[in-house]
Amino acid sequence: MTPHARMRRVVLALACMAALLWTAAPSSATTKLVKIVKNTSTNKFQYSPAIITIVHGTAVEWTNTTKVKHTVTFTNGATYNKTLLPGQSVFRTFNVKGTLFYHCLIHTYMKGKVTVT
Ligand SMILES: [Cu+2]
Repeated sequence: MTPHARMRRVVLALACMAALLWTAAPSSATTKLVKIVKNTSTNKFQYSPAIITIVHGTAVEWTNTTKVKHTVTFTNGATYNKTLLPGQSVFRTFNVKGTLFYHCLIHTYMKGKVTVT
């Protein structure tokens, strides 16, 4: 192999690596985090933030930061009901535009809203 051909191979390999990094980067940036927390002033559990707006294709990750069990239960759109033990997380990707409501089956006052644009 001539030095010139070797150089072309190196450049090609670097270009491939750059392309991989480019495609891999946005996935982490398109995850919206929602925590399940206990509000210390009201002493009640809540989704935080409870109201979010995301672009379609975005994933939402709910994490239960409390010491008790909760659910993420959607009441419209496709059926979705996940139970989260303390410390657990769950993902859902939203590909369809619209407004969706969810709540906790255990603490029915816990409510959330996801608007997909
Ligand atoms: Cu709950």
